[in-house]
Amino acid sequence: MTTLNIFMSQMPPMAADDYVGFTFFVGAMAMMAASAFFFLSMNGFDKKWRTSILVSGLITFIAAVHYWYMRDYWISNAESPTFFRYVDWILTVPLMCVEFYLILKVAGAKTSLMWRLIFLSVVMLITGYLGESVYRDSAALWGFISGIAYFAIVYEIWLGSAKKLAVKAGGNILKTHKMLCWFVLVGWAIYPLGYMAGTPGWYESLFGGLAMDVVYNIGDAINKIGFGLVIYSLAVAASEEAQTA
Ligand SMILES: *C/C=C(C)/C=C/C=C(C)/C=C/C1=C(C)CCCC1(C)C
Repeated sequence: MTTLNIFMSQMPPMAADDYVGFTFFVGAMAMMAASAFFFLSMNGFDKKWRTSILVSGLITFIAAVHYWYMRDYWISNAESPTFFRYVDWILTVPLMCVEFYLILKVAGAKTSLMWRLIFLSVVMLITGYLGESVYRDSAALWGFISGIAYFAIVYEIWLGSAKKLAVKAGGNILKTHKMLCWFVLVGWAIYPLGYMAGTPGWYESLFGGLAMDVVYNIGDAINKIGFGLVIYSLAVAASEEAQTA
């Protein structure tokens, strides 16, 4: 038997009507394609933007690896890959906080802003994991605590010191910052919906009919790839401006 045959025979087949599994599969492909796009376009830009695009590529690449793994886990166990989901998030969400810092650096952003956002995101995710996985009976309470950390992030970027820096920078940076702010306010709000669909609580009758993993997978596609494309557009616009200047 060839190595390929052995490899293939260990891959469990996915049922044609497994739509949750399908979204894991499509998610993996989309994340891989986006990573190739970001990595390959990176060197065409001014040095100032390369790190930002590299981070966009790292976010989708880390997600691609996790999606490949989660797809397998789902097919083999017919169970949500909660642990790997949160490992993915705890690596990629702080990197999204780094993106805010990187684009605001021209306006004098300090690393303390970056660490504050990272800290809040880690609190948001750890408390979410505790509610979803460890203390499911009090999922509503843990979700609420997680939501406070989420709102602290929203406040910081929409109205706090990050906002002031963006206004100071103006132009393309301000426009990009605003778009990223919308991703966090609207795009990230998809996740609490998935959480409420997948955990017990007072909200069960409202969201219980949704498939948690499908909601999370849609959220990831929008937020990881869309967020990266916004950064990419900034690099394109800024490079064009530099050329005409
Ligand atoms: C690429 C992955 C991203 C952008 C993940 C973001 C995740 C969240 C914004 C999760 C938020 C949650 C709440 C606000 C409350 C309930 C628990 C969470 C962790 C689902």
